[in-house]
Amino acid sequence: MADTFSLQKVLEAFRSSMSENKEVYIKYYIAGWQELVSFMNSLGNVFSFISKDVVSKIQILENFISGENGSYYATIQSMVKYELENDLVDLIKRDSHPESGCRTLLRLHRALRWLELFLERLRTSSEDSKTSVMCSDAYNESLAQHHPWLIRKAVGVAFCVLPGRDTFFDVMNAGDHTQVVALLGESLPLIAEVYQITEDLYAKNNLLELP
Ligand code: 1Q0
Repeated sequence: MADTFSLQKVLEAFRSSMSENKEVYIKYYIAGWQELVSFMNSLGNVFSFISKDVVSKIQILENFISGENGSYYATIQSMVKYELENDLVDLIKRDSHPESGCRTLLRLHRALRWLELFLERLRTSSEDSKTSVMCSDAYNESLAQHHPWLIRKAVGVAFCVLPGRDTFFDVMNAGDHTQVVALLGESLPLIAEVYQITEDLYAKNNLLELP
């Protein structure tokens, strides 16, 4: 990313990801993630094992979008339908389709819940709140349930070197603290809605535990 990270850009991407009839465009969904990756990269090397994983998942989805069946990967809804109808998803254990669009997006989807919980904590935090505590509380409530012990440990180490609350507010490039809090208040319902639409779709199709 040549230009700097801003919360506004993340927000724009997720806003654009929602179609009029509440489908979610994968292209913009991953653009939102791309923006978050650029922010994570600016935090230093401790976070590179996290951003590498996100980047590889973005790449998998991009390959589907630009591949010969790309039109089926326009929205999460069309992807789910296409992959299920054509037996392209490993449902029980990773086998002949270890990197389906459905299981790949599910990983980002779970992480989006973490983001929502973390940003909500940040929004309502006070000056002496610790980002490491906000991050790990949000993590324990969401993603941690899907991660093995070793990853949980590594993530715990990364949380210890997180910048403080002021730095977080500054890097969001959204003005002073009051303005950031306002923007967060505006963005969170949007992120929550994208999350919920995906969650309902995955639940309806029994895809929430894809290996
Ligand atoms: C800013 C601090 C970032 C803190 C990140 C918290 C969660 C971290 C968890 C990451 C674990 C990554 C290691 C790899 C895990 C994979 O095994 C796992 C499963 O995939 P698979 O293929 O093995 O089945 N992958 C995942 O679970 C995906 C994890 C994605 C983590 C996404 C973290 C998103 C962070 C975004 C930047 C936060 C910006 C917040 C503030 C924005 C406004 C300034």
